[in-house]
Amino acid sequence: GVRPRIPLDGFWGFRLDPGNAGESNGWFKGFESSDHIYVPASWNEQNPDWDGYSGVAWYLMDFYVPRELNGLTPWIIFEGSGYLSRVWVNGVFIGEHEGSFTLFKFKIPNLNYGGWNRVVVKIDNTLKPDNIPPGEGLNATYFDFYHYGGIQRPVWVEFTHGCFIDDLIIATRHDGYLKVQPVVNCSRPFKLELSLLDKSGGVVYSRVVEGAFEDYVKGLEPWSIEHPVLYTLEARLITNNDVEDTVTERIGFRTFEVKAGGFYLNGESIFLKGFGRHEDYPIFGRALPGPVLIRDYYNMRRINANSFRTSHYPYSNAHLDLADEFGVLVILEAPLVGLREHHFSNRDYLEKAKRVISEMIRQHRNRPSVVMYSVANEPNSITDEARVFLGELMNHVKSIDPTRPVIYTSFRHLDDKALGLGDAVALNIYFGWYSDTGDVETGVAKAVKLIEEVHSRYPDKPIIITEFGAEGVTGLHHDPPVAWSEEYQELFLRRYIEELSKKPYVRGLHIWNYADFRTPQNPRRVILNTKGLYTRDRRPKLATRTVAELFSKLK
Ligand code: ADA
Repeated sequence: GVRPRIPLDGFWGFRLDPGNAGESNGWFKGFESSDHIYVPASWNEQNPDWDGYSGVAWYLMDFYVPRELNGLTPWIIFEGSGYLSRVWVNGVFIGEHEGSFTLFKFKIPNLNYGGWNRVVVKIDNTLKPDNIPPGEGLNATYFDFYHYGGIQRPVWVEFTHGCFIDDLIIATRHDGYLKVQPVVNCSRPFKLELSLLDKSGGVVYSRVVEGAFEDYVKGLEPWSIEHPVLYTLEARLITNNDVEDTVTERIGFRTFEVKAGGFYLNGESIFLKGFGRHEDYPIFGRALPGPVLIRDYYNMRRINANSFRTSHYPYSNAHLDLADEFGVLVILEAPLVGLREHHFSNRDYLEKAKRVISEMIRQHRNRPSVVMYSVANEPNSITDEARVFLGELMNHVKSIDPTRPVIYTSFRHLDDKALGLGDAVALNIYFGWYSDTGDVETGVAKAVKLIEEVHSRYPDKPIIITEFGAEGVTGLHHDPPVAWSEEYQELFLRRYIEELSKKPYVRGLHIWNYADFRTPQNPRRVILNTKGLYTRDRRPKLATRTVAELFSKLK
């Protein structure tokens, strides 16, 4: 009943293919003069020659499969690779996936047992205006973060028996409500034995089912920020008295609601304080190594943050596993950043956007930490067409997962035609940085005026400031505090937090950004966007102590 796994993380063969000639030259069977590369990680900073490369590249790995596994069904699973990934095993094409940030898998029809197998992956991360996110040329993108490429998350081969559990869709509430919808791939009669295990492995609930059910489990501890209690739901698939498959899902019992103009966790009003973030680290690129993730969560705890947004794409399983464990609330954002007029009028693009949202929700919906979705960051939503487009995306989310609130983040503010569509109003605000640069008091006054007006238009909706921030170049000091100095960043964040938190309808403040991150080359950027409260390698800037103190006072 267990699924054997062969991890494919490690050193792979690699070759750039700027002319996109590899496929016609048969590289999917293998290729000569291969370079070395590590998976999972972006390719860019592993070799200075690949740093600015955006285009086609090939990956190759040979792996051994023991003969004992013959008779099972093999799958190759990529947690995230892209942008476009085409996969061959032993020279046979087995599938293609578009998008860098969601898990995908293909059945392997031709595996050699008791011998070697070769997987070849062709990646094309050329930026195109109808990609998600859209782009055009490496340095003229629609978004302000580096366009890394490669196999950036773990890869493995997994084996199932003939019948298997394809998915478990789980919903919980803090009063012990449990709903499970199993998706089982089996043409024979079957039943499912479900057990809920606590941390010590004790069975606190069990049940045998053939399909979906809901129930109340007694005596559970809810999942909360202070006590993020996790349980394991074990599902065993039984056919003819044999256990054919076993899967586990880690869950928590919690309720998150938007009501009465506020955010509520387990029935209690909560203020969301934290960050917009990025997955970005020297050399690793998009793949945050385990120790860095651990450090990030301890830093967030130290600074009294309770939440973050996965700006501007869904993060890795490891990243969000830790949110479940640390009790951090997550706004899970789809990679739809930088949408413009030509996207809103394009039905194919809408369908593609829905697909990526479906994949994102399927992968992360059972996490207690994920409390809200964001369908897009800063769409140019000043037309009726944009309003319809965003409305369709939000309806799509609700049709898949009616249990969670949904937002998008707005930079068009009062000109925004879709502002009231979300469960909360989310604003990205930079007065005092991009306008009134260096004049924080004018900036804050404009921000206050804006949220007063937004509140008067949407009095029932809580407001979350999903971005506000100023650049702070580490070690650049100035008295008086002028733009780009660490002192100005400290002043900017302090004044924004002090003034905006006075408004009772502001129920969330997310600083842009947790850490400095790499951007396209740009006259406004010093390789990095330096709005991080920490440097790219996680050293604190001047503002960290101020933020820790102000966040500790926000309840
Ligand atoms: C935008 C955008 C972010 C960020 C920010 C900035 O608001 O949403 O991606 O980079 O600008 O720093 O300019």
